This record gives sequence, C-alpha cells and structure tokens, in this order.
Amino acid sequence: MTFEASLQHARVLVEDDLARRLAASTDIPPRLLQAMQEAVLGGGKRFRPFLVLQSAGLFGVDDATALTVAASLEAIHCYSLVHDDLPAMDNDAMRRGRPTVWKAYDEWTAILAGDALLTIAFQWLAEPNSGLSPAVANRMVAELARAAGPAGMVGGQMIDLEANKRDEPARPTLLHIKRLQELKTGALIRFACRTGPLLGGSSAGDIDALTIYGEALGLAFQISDDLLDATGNAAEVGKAVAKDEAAGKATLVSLRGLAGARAVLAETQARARNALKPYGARAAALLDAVDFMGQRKS
Ligand code: GRG
Repeated sequence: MTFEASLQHARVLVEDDLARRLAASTDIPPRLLQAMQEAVLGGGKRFRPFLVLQSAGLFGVDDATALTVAASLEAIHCYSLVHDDLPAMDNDAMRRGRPTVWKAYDEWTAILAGDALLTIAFQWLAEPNSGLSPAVANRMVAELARAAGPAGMVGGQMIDLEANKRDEPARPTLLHIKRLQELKTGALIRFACRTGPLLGGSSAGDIDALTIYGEALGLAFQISDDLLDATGNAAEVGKAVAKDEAAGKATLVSLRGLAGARAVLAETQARARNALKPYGARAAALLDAVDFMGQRKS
C-alpha cells in the first residue's frame, strides 16, 4: 500500500469513529457539540491516528482496539489546535483551509470546545466499554496525560510562548529549540508510536525501539513544519505561512538557515529509520512516514 493509501485508510477509520462518538453524545449542549465537531471533523491529515494504527498493526493489535486510542489522541491534538489559534496564543484566522473555531464561533465557545475535547478524550479511554482492559486503559490514560500535559505538550507551548512574549527574546540555542519541540510537538507523536507495543503487551526492547522512532519522527515532523512555514504556500498548507520569521520565533530554520535545518532533518530521518531495522518490511508504512517528512506540502 502507498503511504497516501495508508494515511487515507487511517483517515476514514478515525473520522467515522470520531463522527459516531460525537453524534452519540446527545447530552452535550448543541452549540458546544457543533464547535467540537467543527474542530474535530474539519479536515486534517490524521497523522497521529495513522501512527497509532500502524504501530498497533506491527504488534498484532487490531484496528478496533487501536481506534479508541487513535480517536482520543486526535481529540487532544484538535483541542491543542483550537486553543493555539486563539487571539491570546497564535491568533490565527485560518486552519486546515477553513476559519478557525474562534473565528467561526467566538472565543469563549472555542475555549470550551477545546476543554471539552481534552476531557472527553480521557472519558473515551477510561469508560468500561472502551474495548481496553482496565490495566491497559490505565496505562494509556497515564501516558497520554503525561504527553499532553505540563511536562509534555502544554509545557512546550509554555516555553514557546514565554520566549516569544518577552520584549527582547534571548537568542535560542539548538538545545533550547530541541527541548521545546520535543515537548510541544514531539510528545504526542512519541505517544502515538509507543501505543503498538504497549497495547500488544510487547517486550521492553520493542517499547524502546518504537520510542526512539517516535522521538526522531516527532523532531523530523517539527523541522518539516518549520520548513513549510518558511517555504510553503498558504493555499496548499491550509493556514498562514511565514509566521515564524515575522514573530521572531525560535525554530531550527531561524537558527541554522534552510540548508542547516534540512541537514538536521536528514540526520533525524536516519535515526528514525534505524530504529525500525529489526522489523524489516513489516514496518514499511512507518518507514514511509519518515520519507514523508522530507516531502510534506501540508
Ligand atoms: C494550546 C496546549 C496548547 C498547545 C498547542 C500543537 C500546538 C501546541 C500548537 C500548534 C502550532 C504548531 C504549528 C505546531 C507545530 C506542529 C503541529 C502540531 C502542526 C499541526 O499538526 P498537523 O500538521 O495538523 O498534524 P493537521 O491539521 O494535519 O491535523
């Protein structure tokens, strides 16, 4: 299967699952539910669900089990985008080629829709009909909370905004940028990659291999995102570009230039491919995801 076909497979599965879960939530006030649906069902590559499903498949875990985790993770990713677009954060009007949730509704609805997606994700993992054993559900809740929370994505956003809102931002080091990206973007991608061996009850060696892969892929994803911001086309990317330079943001491109960032991307891709060596051709789709980082257009 081509990478695009595998991504499309994940997209169809997770979008159906998310649409069904939200449509069944008749106890949610209508305006809140509509804003949540707008946030979750309004496009997106579904790259994190793809990683969950592929990582699960590598360790013999079926799609139905992995989907609960994929849907929960995507809900958290979508919440982060809704909050990141708010005027108090990145102040964006367009996302995924459409008006952002606060533009389509208003700020308070967007804040509440984000809060609702964050909390419902954990409800889906923890409720008795999740399809996960209590021990696995508990592990997933703990791991996802850590990845999304103050020592993960929220912490990374804090470091990013704090540096950016200073009157005279300090010149960032490579270490600072890597740390920021490891938390802000990397933590959810790392979580997605680890779910296969965790759900499958695999060995510590498998968990370590997929963790190394996930960490490298997360960094590669962020570098490719920075390259897209610097060189991409807004219509194709689906959101404003050239924002990082205008905001004086600390990225690998601002520190090392385009060629320097591409060189770090190539090194990082090699690290990710190397971690998958023990799995040979069975990891083909996860290897394709590494190549995708060098070719992203959105
Ligand atoms: C608000 C707590 C909080 C965190 C926000 C995710 C994030 C942290 C900010 C988004 C800003 C940004 C451009 C981050 C870089 C990488 C990233 C997460 C891009 C968006 O992910 P994609 O490309 O988006 O997977 P789609 O739309 O395809 O789902």
